[in-house]
Amino acid sequence: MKISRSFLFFAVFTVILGYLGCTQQPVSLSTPQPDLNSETKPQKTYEDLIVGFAQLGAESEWRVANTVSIKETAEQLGVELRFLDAQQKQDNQIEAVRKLIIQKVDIIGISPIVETGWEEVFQEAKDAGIPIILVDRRATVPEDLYISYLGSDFLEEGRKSARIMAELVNGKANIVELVGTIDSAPANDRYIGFREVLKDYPEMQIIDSQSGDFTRARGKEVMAVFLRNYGNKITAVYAHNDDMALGAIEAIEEYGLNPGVDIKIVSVDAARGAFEAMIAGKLNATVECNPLLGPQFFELALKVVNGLPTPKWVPSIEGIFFPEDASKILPTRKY
Ligand code: GZL
Repeated sequence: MKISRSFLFFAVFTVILGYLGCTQQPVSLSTPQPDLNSETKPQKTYEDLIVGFAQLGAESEWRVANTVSIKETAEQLGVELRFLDAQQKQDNQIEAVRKLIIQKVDIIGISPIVETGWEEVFQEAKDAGIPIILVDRRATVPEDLYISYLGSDFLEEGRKSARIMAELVNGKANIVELVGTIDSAPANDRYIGFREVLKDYPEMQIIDSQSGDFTRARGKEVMAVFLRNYGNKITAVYAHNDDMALGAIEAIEEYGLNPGVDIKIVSVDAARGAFEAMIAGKLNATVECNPLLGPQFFELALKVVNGLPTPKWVPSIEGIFFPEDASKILPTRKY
């Protein structure tokens, strides 16, 4: 039987293809595949990176620690950081994003002071080809306007606070609530999460709820008004952060009651001041909200700039702390 040359060529070609096919690593669908662009785009290193960060302010121990973490990590990694502080004004923060766009940074990190009002400026960043990572606080924008959210589960922090409070007061309390910055993601979700659990405790009532804007001074002012209006009727305080709880402690003492004893107090953040107050018997529990996001942020930023896939939400890891552990743990705390 005469074998044509073309058949022979086809047969040999098929064998070669078959060999090459079985020597390739099988492509597992579960292995995240780098974005095709990353193979064509030159891969940046930390030293090549220019990162913009629009911080909201310096309103609390938590925020100060968050800023230190971002700046120290940039220094350690050799990243060029363009850091702008909005001094707790949304207009300043929007302006900061616009400045970073003009400077053509590789990527922008932002902790939005409030959830709303970001769509226009985030769209400007997207149009300029600059990705945005939400750090700490979320924004209510279409998901295509930011790459990832790196931060806590504020709803769960509210639920944890209510569960601890229920234990402390044996399911019966008149609670006053010190709310964080109005319209901020942590304030909105800590408010909701706390009430989700409180539904199971009909004898735990929130008799008043006002914003202390996450600051110690406002927390003290608002607590003093609560005490003037309700006096000894108050048996518990739920503070959305430690700074407001420390202000409330001052107001309670000036009113002549014992914070942590006459009035049980639960707050959020687990900052140094909270540990000191627990050691002094003036605070009953603090739910951790981790501000040390620098390492995770820059790792995420480099992946994004290099076109690698990243999760839409990178949750931070947090615990709960009580007075009996405070002395042992305080020396280990970084904020
Ligand atoms: C929470 C953070 C909050 C802290 C406050 O992630 O945004 O802002 O709980 C801080 O202390 O002011």
